[in-house]
Amino acid sequence: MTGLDLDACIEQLYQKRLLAESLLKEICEKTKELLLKESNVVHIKAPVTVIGDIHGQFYDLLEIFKIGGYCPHTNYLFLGDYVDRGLSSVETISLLTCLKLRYPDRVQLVRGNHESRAVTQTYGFYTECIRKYGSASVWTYFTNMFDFLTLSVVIDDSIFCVHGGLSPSIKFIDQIKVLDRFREIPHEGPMADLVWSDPDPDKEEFAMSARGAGYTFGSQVVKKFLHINGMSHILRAHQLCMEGYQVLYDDQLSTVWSAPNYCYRCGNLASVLEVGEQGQRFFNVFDAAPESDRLPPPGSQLGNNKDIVQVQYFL
Ligand SMILES: [Mn+2]
Repeated sequence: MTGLDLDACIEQLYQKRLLAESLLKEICEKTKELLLKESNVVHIKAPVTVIGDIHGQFYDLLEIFKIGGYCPHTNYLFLGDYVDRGLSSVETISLLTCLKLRYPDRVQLVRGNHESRAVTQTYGFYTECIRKYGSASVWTYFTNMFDFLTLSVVIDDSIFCVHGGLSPSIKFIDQIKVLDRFREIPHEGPMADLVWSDPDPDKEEFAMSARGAGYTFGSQVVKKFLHINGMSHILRAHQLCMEGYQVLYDDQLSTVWSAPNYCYRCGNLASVLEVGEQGQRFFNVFDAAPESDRLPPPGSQLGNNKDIVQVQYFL
């Protein structure tokens, strides 16, 4: 066996050409070994460019690198939901995994609620793997690897980053560090809350979520969490923002959304968030890549219109 040529894999994926199944097996195994060593709370330093949901919109991911810079010249923090919904989940997660393996200290991948066996069987990634590789093997390699992804990142000891949001079971960030994260995302409990919860600007405390998993959390929850943990800001993804981002609670929480024209029909903008060395935050807003304007083929996994109307609240 010769060594794995990651640069060649990355070059091939930038051209949107699929990697061989045997290569993906090796890449996922090596990535699991790498992720195993990461804490449930990874500490990093600015400058870093933070990316929200991508959902298999591969051409828009290429646009992100055009706007934000290529690895390893720009440090990236991806906040999860790499797969499902879009047409190119396989290419998207293949490229991000190769970049993580090639530049482990410059690329951080956080787990989203879609990095799960259960969710990907319903929302497209499983079907796409079967269609592109003829079996579920590639889906198995990636979903086994998803169990190793970290749950959160802290930038410069002051910005707490997570896919969804806060949990009534987590008062101190140190409580995240002792969770057993190497498993499928559970239906409830602190690990589920971190990937499923959403802020509710009209509330003060925790409340039930209409998603059926996680909670909504209000201004007092955010204020207390930041104070107790000595943090200044919460940064998360998980919710479609028509302007590409949303800032809440007197600048204490931001949502970054990086899938423009979500599902190729929502008409929304997207953004990447550049966090500077002094902690300054700048949202770089962008529109869909020209290639993404193509409509999906009829009968694809994207769902019906009713599904899309509910997207803002349910996925
Ligand atoms: Mn999500």
